[in-house]
Amino acid sequence: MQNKVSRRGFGKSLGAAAMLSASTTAGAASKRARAVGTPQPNYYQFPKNFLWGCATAAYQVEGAAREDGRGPSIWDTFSHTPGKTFENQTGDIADDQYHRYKQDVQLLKWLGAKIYRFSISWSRIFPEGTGKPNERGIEYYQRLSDELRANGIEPFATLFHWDLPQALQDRVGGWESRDTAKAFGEYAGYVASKLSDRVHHFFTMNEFSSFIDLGYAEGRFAPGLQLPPARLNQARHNAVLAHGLAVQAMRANAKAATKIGLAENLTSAVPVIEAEPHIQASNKATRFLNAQYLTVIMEGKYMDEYLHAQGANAPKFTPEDLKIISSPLDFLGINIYQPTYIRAADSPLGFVRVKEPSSFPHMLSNWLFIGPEVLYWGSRHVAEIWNVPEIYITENGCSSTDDLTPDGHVYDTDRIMFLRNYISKLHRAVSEGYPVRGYFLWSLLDNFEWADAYSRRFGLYYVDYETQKRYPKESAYWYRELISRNAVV
Ligand code: PNW
Repeated sequence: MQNKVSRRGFGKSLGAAAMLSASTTAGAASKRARAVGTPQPNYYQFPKNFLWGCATAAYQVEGAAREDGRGPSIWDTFSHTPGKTFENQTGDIADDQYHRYKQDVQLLKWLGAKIYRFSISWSRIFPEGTGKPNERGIEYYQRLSDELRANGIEPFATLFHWDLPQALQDRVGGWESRDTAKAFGEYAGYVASKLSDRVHHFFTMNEFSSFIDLGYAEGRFAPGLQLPPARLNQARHNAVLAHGLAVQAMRANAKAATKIGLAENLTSAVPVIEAEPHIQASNKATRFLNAQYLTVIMEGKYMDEYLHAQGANAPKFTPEDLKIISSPLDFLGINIYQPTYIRAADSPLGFVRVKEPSSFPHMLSNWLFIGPEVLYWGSRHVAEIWNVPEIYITENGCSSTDDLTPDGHVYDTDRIMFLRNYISKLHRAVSEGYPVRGYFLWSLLDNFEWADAYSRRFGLYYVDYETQKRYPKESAYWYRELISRNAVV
């Protein structure tokens, strides 16, 4: 048996040797010849001004849920409702970043991060959703931003990462009401007036589909509703309207140099084979599958195909709404995790979605299918379809079991594998000239993963929730090396 195997191997290597000598002879004649194994200086090297950083969100990391005048949000209510989150865990304490932000800024600094994306808790600023602002709330974000800047890290702030003030849910039905959109505009204008002297980049919303579809249709996220289609589409419309009102209010209240965008987890279409007509099909799919959010924001018009498909359930809106929704942006943030495979089809829409076979690999979170090329296609699609001048990858990362060894280390080679492959495809996008300016890894540290609560870890730093001690995982050392070399390692 062993003999057989080695003989087969022997034959193979003979063949390879013959090929090698043939190509060496040909190569010697060519000026382009180079020795096997010569490192290529530009291999996976990023442009000099490319920005590397990390992202988090208020309810997932801050804790201090009842401090300094913060009002409750729908996530406080939801996580305190039995049966809604893993083991009924809540964000009451989370990573306690509200008290430990100085330490966390040092964690960023150690990595060499140049940018940090955090979100602002609306109910810290307006405990009742509207009305009188709570100064102690905004002061926290001023302190955090100052601390980041003092350490050479540029703050990027998200205004809404799902923690709607409970008061607005109770009073007007949250995103079911235009009043919530108006209230969001007022909140955004206020934040811009208080923070734009030190924060120069803002995102209005994070992931429309997550807080609307998971919160108001599936009920897996706060506020846990399952609305019928017409009411759901109206909630979607109110959310994009809120984004537009916020852009306008911020333009009116922020310092002149302020840049405004949003962070959207668009459905990222990937052609199943990189060839026409699948590439064309994935372009069409990108517009259609994002019709209710990103497409209307970028194009100022709901696609006819979308309105037609929704029929009597289509949202009600005015031409003025569409103008507000499509207020010009300075950049676009895209959160990229799993691919959506698309193939060309002889159908009215011109594409079909190819569902993952049950053997398709995913990370610990079972929705997180592994498709590194989605980072390339996401960037290319938004640049080509909507002419976006500046793109940030506002989230990318993965969960892992992250077993802590007795000596306090986590060898998360699965996360490193994931990131290395994804960022290599980002490199392809950048080297083909798509205008990606920076990358925020999700996440700086383990945190409250929504309905999965503390059962899913996404951090570069392991958090011991008993002691609040942070441990750099192997991936933190890896990311630090990547940042210092500005290249995939
Ligand atoms: C994003 N899915 O959420 C969020 O912006 C983060 O707050 C979150 O922690 C991170 O990704 C990791 O999950 C998502 O079910 C939540 O497809 C769920 C899904 C996608 C993104």
